[in-house]
Amino acid sequence: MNGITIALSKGRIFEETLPLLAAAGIVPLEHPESSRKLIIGTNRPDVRVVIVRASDTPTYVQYGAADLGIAGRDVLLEHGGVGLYQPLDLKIAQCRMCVAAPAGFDYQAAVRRGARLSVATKYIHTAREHFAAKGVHVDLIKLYGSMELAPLVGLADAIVDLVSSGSTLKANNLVVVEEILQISSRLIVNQAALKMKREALQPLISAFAGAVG
Ligand code: PRT
Ligand code: MG
Repeated sequence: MNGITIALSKGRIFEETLPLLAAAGIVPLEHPESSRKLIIGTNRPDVRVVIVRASDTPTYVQYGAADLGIAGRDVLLEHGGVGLYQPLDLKIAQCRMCVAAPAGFDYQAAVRRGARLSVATKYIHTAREHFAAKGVHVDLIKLYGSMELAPLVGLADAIVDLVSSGSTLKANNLVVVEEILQISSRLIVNQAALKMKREALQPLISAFAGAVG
């Protein structure tokens, strides 16, 4: 494909990317919530958007199926970033990655006495590094979503998950016991595409940079 392919996930990343695309003069012709199309054209005949699962965005860009994409730092840390150039923090889709536990569980005391904790998460890699750096002994349990349920039904003592408003934790009687990382989304670019298509990609990257401020 000679033009530019941009990989985006629907939901918050698509919504918060629209103003950045607009700053680059790009307007998608359809909305992924109302259209079932996975390839969406734009007002520019040489630019298209492909709709992917958030955790798949780095993979599409790594293999060059998309020239660029937008992915959360959480997703990039799990992916590893191989083959990706990450020129910009777009400061969108912000949240915190946290350890959370039931309100009645004394996490700090358990850590102090060296207890072995079971922790459920989608973010195995980041969680492993965090607990290893703190010297906390953990058994990690991989889940693909709804981590909040795990401590409520005895699957785990704690979870590692993303928190923005905090209302999901609150609704499930969980509290943040440790903050791991501040998360925002980054622009990712295929390294080979950046060389081969620099003339087409550079103005877009610059427009994004200008829009972030
Ligand atoms: O939804 P799906 O399973 O397809 O994939 P996904 O959850 O990875 O995608 P999506 O679109 O929900 O999130 C894309 C990116 O947005 C993530 O990779 C993060 O970088 C970023 N982001 C920002 C968030 C949140 N805020 C967030 N609050 N991603 C998820 N959440 C979830 C969180 O996991 C928890 O279940 O929202 C819930 C907590 O929200 P509050 O407001 O109740 O605290
Ligand atoms: Mg989600």
